[in-house]
Amino acid sequence: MCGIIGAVSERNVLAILLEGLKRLEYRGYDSAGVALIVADGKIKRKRALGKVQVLVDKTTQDKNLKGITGIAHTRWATHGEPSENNAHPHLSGSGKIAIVHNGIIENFMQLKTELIAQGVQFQSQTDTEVIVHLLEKSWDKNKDFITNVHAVIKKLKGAYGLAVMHVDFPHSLVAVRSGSPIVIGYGIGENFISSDTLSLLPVTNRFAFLDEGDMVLIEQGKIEIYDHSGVSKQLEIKELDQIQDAASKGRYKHYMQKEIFEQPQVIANTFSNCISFDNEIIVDKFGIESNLLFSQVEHVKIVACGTSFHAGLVAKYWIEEYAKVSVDIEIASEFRYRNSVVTKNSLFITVSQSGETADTLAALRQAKTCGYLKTLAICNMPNSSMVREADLVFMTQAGIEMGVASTKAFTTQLVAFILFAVALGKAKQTLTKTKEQEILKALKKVPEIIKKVLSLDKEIEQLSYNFVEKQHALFLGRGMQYPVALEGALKLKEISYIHAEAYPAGELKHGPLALVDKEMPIIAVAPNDALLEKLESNLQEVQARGGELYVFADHAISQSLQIDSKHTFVIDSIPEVLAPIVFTIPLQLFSYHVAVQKGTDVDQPRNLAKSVTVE
Ligand code: HGA
Repeated sequence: MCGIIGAVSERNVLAILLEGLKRLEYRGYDSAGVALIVADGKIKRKRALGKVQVLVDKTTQDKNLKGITGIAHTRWATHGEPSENNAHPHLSGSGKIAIVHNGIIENFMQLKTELIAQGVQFQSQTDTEVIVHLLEKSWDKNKDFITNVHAVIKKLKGAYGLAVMHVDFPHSLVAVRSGSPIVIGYGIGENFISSDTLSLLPVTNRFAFLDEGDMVLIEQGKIEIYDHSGVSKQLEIKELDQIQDAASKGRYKHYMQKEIFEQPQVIANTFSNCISFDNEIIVDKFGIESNLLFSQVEHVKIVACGTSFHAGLVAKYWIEEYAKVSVDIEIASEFRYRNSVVTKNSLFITVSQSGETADTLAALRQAKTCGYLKTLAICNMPNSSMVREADLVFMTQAGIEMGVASTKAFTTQLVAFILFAVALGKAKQTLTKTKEQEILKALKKVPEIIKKVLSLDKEIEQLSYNFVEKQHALFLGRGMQYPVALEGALKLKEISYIHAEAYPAGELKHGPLALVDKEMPIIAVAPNDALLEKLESNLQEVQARGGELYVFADHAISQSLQIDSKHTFVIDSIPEVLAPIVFTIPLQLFSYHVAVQKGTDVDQPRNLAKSVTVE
């Protein structure tokens, strides 16, 4: 959350910074700002409340806003309301220093009180502003740019990705990473720092990723990197091959829509190099010697947040079924703040699209110190902190996901988990070869089945018209469709702002049935599985109380369903094991169309941001 970017060049960097901010907007979009060292050697700043486009419009009106060194920020407020005044960059009292910050300074109140006692006047309500005043205060003692930044960050507690600019060093920037990611972009006659690589793709494909505690000084033709104790170090420069530029929506209206339709391809990309020619799992795709490691695993602990947590809930069914290994799953922000018991020979799995989710990353770091056998990260972003810090890694191949509401990242996480369940079952010899081949053959058919589900798009769009005025909705599923229902409800909440809850259908009569009346739409997922009859009874109970039923049903049972649904959508038959992947798709389309009908900001829903890099 919050995106920062900085550039030092031979040319005017304003356009580079603004384009970068647009690409960083998925991280936060309540306000934005830019600061440049302009012709007279002073810092000039523009800030705006709202989306980056508002800032772009504002900057085009100022012909003097040009400079070869600059920093910029797109904000997701943590401290202080979204407002122009609280937008970054923040300036020191003299106006000589500017900073942008991603993260939270936990001891800002104490620092602020001390600074106010020394006569400093604050201009914003942010935690960030203390940093720039501390830098100015310590400047008399440390005139060297990097030494001064180093001295100040020692006083900070919390998380920060920082970029600092000083008028006395008009061709330099300093950036620091502690808890929030920073990448260095290597250009020709120009260099950059940013929160991610996507923002810099228009100007370079050569990157280095700062480690925790690292600082970097960038100039037009020079980059110096230091570790947390100030010792000079080198980092490997990686050339990224971004086949397609995710920042384009192509023929789609929204990123979310594009990403829903990309699922057949990215799902295939995720499993294709993990299955051998004769339909066997390639266990080593989880890491060298994972076969040996997996054979020792007696328990799996999964820790994640949001949509990734739902993927973990489905995984529990698969892992216990095929590998006969017990699984428990927990929300990262809960796990990290309690004393949990580590079961002997447990594998610790974290799941995150970005690999930077603050709570999940902290949980991973904690797990590494408390006796787990090994850690495995299921992640979509190569070079992310999680990928670099986990012992084993499985990369989903979703490509960059821009829509804040996760779609393709979720279904590729499900693919990762079914592959993991098969690999674990194989290593532990709990899965027969026949069953392994049956699952993998079925998995190979999933992309084609999803294509057919996507062809229900228009039909689902029609359904969405009924939901525009609704305030609430209930989602029902049983067994491994219960997490699918949870994910469906989360999507609807995120982008349509309709209150939605999901229940295992058998749980209704223990309370939620009281909510059902003729105003309450109920969306049920009904695959052809062992729990179908039970689900049908639950739907009868809903119907008897006047609830408005909408059912997504497997083709094989859609005709025989004994319920009077307002609408039944028929989904191609799919083996029970893979139904969670396929049944997720219509629920995504449904939320998408409801949001479009309601006119919400589908890709950037209010109050949210994609990469949750703060606690
Ligand atoms: N705490 C700072 C930065 C916010 C941030 O990084 N959000 O993800 C602020 O509130 O401005």
